[in-house]
Amino acid sequence: MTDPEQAVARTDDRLAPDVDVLVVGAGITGIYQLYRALEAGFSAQLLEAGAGVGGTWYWNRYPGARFDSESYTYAYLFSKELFEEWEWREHFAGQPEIERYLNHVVDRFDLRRHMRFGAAVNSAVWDEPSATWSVVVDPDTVIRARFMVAATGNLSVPYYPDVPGRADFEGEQYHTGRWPVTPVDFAGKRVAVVGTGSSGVQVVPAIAEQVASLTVYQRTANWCTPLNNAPINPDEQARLRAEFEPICETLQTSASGFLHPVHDRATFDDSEEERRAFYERMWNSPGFSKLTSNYTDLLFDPAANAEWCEFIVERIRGIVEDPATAERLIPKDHRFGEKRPPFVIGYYEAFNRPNVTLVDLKETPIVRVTAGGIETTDGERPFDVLVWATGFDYGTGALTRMGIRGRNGEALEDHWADGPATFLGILSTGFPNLFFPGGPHAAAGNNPRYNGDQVDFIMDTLVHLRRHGYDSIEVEQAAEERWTNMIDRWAAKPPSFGRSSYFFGANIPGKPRRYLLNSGGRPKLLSMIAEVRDNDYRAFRLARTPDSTAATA
Ligand code: N01
Repeated sequence: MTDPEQAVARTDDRLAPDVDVLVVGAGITGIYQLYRALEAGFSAQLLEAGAGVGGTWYWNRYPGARFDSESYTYAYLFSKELFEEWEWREHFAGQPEIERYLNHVVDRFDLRRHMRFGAAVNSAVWDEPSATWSVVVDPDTVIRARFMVAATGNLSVPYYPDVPGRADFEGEQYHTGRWPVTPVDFAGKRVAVVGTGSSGVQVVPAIAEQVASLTVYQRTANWCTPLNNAPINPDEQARLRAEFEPICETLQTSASGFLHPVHDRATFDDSEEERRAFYERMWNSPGFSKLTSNYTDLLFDPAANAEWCEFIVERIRGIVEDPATAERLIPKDHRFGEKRPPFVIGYYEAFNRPNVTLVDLKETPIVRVTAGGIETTDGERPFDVLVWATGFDYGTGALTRMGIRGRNGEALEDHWADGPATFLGILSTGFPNLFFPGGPHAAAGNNPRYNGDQVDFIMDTLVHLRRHGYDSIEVEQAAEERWTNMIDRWAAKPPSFGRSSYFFGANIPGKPRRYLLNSGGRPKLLSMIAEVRDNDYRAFRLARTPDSTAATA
């Protein structure tokens, strides 16, 4: 085994790897991957472009950023002691608490000495004779790794819309996905927020009180429902600790990766009165349970969906005092669940403040950004600060920008020119020894749960290779095609996220319209993983490379 501390310094061209497992990205998945690789006795190193731990929870430190999965369901489950000793303050933790937790995990398990920050990967080339990846971190540092695990995340490349004049703006401008570590001072400033996805609707109420004026530029209204956050009281803390095993059991086996109980009734099984009472309970329920615990036909029966939407419409009209603003905030072009629904704290209420204005870009589109503000078709508004809450190049964005070159020098971005082709959302043909948990074709509910499934599979696979003396693994094309075809086929069936959503890459001009999540869901991922194991890894070509030194742990 190699000493990972020496790995970074070595730039020689020897065929033996500097490190067995090179992890890219210090987000939730990358940290877990590093922990598991070290635990299994591999040498491992983690590279992170940012200056600290957290991945998406490092970069998205905008005001109002918080979980909308329950904190304890998003947290790690690999250590009972960790679960018991970390007391989440809120059911849905805010970004500062999340960042503190992740730093605690890194230090508690002594992972930081295996991490290198400010280390963006700009080239990763497969070297056939040695069966290693040559990974260039900066012009002078090449790391030769037996296996590379790109835990680079789905939501890590911010998208700035191509609005004329954006560079001409003379005030401050920020993207929610690249928020500065030094807090932004909004006090008394004229602020614009562009975008009303999950990020935009979190920022708006969080800064509305501080700013002189806040103008929200909305292109598409979203079905926002309350997050219903609360502090975790001492009784709940005790119950969480006492119920670690059943919580794990539920989270590790449920399709969604949440604790929410699944409802057993369809909408029209209930009377009108019962339905209203049920919708009331849903409205007051925590976070995603409006999707996961709602009527069983919510996403399948248009009449069922319409009735729940009508309930939300009533609520919007009841909260927002200005009827014209309320109408603009009501989605017209998609049903609940066809886009990823945001869960909010005081979003609709913010529009009752005299300093908050909504601009509907369908009525008055943006013409340009000027030196002093934003011009729409009805004129220019002056601003001191622009906040771009305009999303990400989802799924493939980070992986196709890393300079990944596989067998015969093939570029990953070329292999995926028509959209991603993967097996299990973990590997791709022509790119041996490269794994990308949490990337395209992965998402299937509560992120850390299925990303964790993927990391667990990667670790079982690496241990299998080591046990049998193999040093390279590549997925057979037939297996990649089977998984990718399943993703595309199932994505076409209802309930499907809308084709206009970023889940199909539709928010990025020129990006192929292919489904980027796991449409088969977590059960499909787990059943395919079981099948691979039962078939003794026959979905893969496993090889010994005579010139190289296999991982020797
Ligand atoms: O990004 P988005 P996000 N002119 O793509 C608008 C996760 N997340 O960062 O809908 C004007 O959803 C765009 O308009 P439209 C979560 O998975 C979780 O908000 O394309 N507007 C839309 O309103 C989420 O789904 C949390 O018409 C433009 C917005 O920008 C994912 O991250 C919190 C525009 C982009 O919305 C992404 O959310 C935050 C243009 N040219 C995020 N281009 C939690 O709570 C785009 N828009 C855990």
